[in-house]
Amino acid sequence: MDYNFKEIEAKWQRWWDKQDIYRVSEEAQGQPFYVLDMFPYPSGAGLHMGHPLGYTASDIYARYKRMCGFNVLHPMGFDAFGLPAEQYAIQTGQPPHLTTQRNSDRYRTQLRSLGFSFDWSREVSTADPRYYRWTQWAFIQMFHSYYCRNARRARPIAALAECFAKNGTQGVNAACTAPLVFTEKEWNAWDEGRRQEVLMNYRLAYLGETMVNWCAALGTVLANDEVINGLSERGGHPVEQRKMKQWCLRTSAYAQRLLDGLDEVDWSDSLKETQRNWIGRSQGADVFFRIKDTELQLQIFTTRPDTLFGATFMVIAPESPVVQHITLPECRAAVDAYCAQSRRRTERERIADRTPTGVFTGAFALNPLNGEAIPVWAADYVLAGYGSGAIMAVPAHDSRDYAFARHFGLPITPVIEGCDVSAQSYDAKEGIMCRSGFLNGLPVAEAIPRAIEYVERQGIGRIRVNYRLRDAVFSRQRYWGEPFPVFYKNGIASTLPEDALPLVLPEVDSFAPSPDGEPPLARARHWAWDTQNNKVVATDLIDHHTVFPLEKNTMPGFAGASAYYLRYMDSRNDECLVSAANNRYWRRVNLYVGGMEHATGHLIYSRFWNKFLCDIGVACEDEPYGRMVNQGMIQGRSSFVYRIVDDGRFVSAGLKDAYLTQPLHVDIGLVDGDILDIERFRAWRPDYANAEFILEDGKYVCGWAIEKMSKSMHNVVNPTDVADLYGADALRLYVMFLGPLELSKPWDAGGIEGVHRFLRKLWRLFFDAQGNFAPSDAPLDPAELKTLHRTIKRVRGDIERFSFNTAVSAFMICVNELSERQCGKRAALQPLAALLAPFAPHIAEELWHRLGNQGSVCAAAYPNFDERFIAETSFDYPVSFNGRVRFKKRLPLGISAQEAESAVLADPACAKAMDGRTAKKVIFVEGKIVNVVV
Ligand code: ANZ
Repeated sequence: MDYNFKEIEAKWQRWWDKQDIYRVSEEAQGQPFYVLDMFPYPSGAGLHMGHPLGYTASDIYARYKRMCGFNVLHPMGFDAFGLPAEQYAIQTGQPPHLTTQRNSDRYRTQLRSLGFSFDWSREVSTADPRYYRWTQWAFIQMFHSYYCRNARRARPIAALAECFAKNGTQGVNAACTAPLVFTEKEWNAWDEGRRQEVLMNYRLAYLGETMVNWCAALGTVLANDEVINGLSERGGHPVEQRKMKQWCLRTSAYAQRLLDGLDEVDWSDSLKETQRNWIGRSQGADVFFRIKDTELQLQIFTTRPDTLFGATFMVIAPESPVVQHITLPECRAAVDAYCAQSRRRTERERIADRTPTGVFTGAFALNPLNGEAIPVWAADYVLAGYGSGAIMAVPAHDSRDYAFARHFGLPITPVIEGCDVSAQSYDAKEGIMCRSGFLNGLPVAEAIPRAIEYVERQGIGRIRVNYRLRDAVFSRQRYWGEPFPVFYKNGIASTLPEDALPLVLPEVDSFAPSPDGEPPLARARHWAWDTQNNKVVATDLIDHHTVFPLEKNTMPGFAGASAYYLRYMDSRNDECLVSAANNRYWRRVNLYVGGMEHATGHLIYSRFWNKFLCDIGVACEDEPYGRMVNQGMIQGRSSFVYRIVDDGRFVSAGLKDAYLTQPLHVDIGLVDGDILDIERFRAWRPDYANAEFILEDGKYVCGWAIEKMSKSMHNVVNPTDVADLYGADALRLYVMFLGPLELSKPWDAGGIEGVHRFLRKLWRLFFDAQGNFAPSDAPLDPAELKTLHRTIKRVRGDIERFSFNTAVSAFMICVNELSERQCGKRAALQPLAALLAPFAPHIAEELWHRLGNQGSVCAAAYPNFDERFIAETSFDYPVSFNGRVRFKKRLPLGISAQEAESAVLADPACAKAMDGRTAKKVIFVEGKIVNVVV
């Protein structure tokens, strides 16, 4: 009988469904174990190959743990808010909730067809009001909290207001946007508006001024990756930096805890390192420089206070308001022009660009240690949002200052003995200080603390730990996101009562920004909050007494993913985000599988979010994810077209160098052998309908690259298409077999045949020559026992190590060995079926049932090995004559020297090697060698 995977897979998927075999309950037996996948964004293109890679790995582990007796939670859901659905809605007018629903349904069907053991009864969708109600709820809690640095945790903002009323800012040590000092008298005299403004400075969810990428033509703020070379990806419109009021989360308050928490989780070193760099802790000092002939103080942050005597100029970020205060009239025109120019550059561009630019303000600062007057410049290599947005430049010991000094002809004064700064700066933090007054003769490592101590004592500076981690900008001028549960009472932000949640997205006539550039929610006819009746009402009713306008921004993509892992623990609970009982039962994710690309986004935000929930008693663990495994990317081959920046035409790849172009991804379905199907391209998107082309030999040739396989790169290969041809089991095994899980690898359909052949070979082991299912009851011989137990041992070890490619090859070796011996014995085949079940559950289930087992193989015990059967029982001894090896002789281990000697001498090969001579002596080294002296 043939291996008919189509029938088998459909049959068992139906049966698993009917038996509800993957449903988990907190009441079940076994120690809880939580395996989580990063949930997908349900894009219009359906699953791509990257999905089954991670999901198969976690599924194998989840199934394995379950077979080892654990009560395994393995849920799935949808990260359903996001830009693509919104863009599609803008283009087609189809409401995003409908397209998202349709895409999610398709994803669910596809995921089921690949045989994953998800408990779908716990499915969540971030765009479902029953879910996002808890995202809004968490936001409200953050709004009403501040971070107390003394207690190292969040506390109610009401408690802070009480402190202010009693003692002003005295004794308060709270994370804030700008340090404030005021007395209780001042606080008590302020009106409600002023007090609210002050509290906003401390809230964990706050309205703050931030720099954004503003695209006037599209009427919206763009994310960094939607901006390419200063132009919008969509449409190629100019993008500029603009200050805007936005909701922010005070993630920076948790920087140290985010850092400390990394020590207690089981993540790869590279992931931890990425997070550490992102958080970017650096210890140094704030130092104050007086501006000559004024009362102004310039505050700088430095990690090298030991180099204070080597500061030869100062640099301020162009956005800093200080620039305006100190610039002399004769320099103003040049300074204004420079500041305007740098506003057009994103921070990323400023960091990447190494050509020095800057302008002299005309002002001088006084070095607090030696009174020397040094010029103050504005330059955009100093960033406004880091440290204090101003530096002392020490060109001898900092490479960027060095480049700047060289470019503008500023002095370079080394303060470390013997270093050569004629061609480059000496940046190493080692050497002996010179030209530095009281620091002279000290090594750098001692000079740093000495300098800090000195400036603290003199009152001209203080020790400071700085983090690069910024607060998260939490507003988007979009439709398809969680609405903020916020209304504005006379300009003051207030939150909705918790029991009024969810605040459901309103209907709008179009998903584009409003004609006057406001976010899409400004189009909603019903988007005002009636505080008397606690409900949403028409905007016409706004009276500023009882009915107020609601917030028009929505939350960003990462909001919904921040606490989803908690919600799965109790996803149908409408009373709270997660009950204390369920939370204490599952505690946290034991194994989290997902892509490394979330290292600085989701994995920072959700850890922050979780720490906050832990502070307010909702989550019982401070760290949400215990062990983390990052699968590599499955790459695809992408195709590009090149749009000419000046006129919007598309130029063929071979001719593109003559123009300034913007490369744009094009769907690989529209390209055949790098040649673009021009008509289908025009039909692909409305903005390409009238596209014009510059052709090469009458054709448009596309460029290509190997990159991440993703919908946004338009290079997706659909896994269910592959599963249709070879089966889900073959696909599962093949994606594991492609190589080590952590490595990225291009998709190559070529090898799946081999895996499919392996499954057929396995299948045949269970059948006799006539095609009857006929495993025998004969006992296994030692060689068969060894094959079986060695395979069990390897596979178990490989699963624990997440080395699935080697596990698959162990299965292949095993099936080859059993096939060679024609071992159709139940005693080997039954454990083999169970062993394979986590990897290829359908064929395993079929064979398991054919073997006469009643329950599911998913609930069977995972096979164990017995070391005794694996232990080697014999050894191939090299037999040498007068030191020359002539042949090998297999002898049982543990044999005596005498037995070995007679066995060797009795071998016909021995007679040949002796060639008529007689053995004088036989030397036997157990487990190593036999040497015959003739
Ligand atoms: C003087 C100095 C001398 C510095 C020296 C370095 C080497 P990390 O480690 O990243 O925290 N800096 C401070 N604020 C800055 C800003 N807003 N934009 C750009 N650069 C800024 O780096 C801290 C160092 O980066 C600080 O120490 C400062 O330059 C610079 F031999 O001060 B240093």
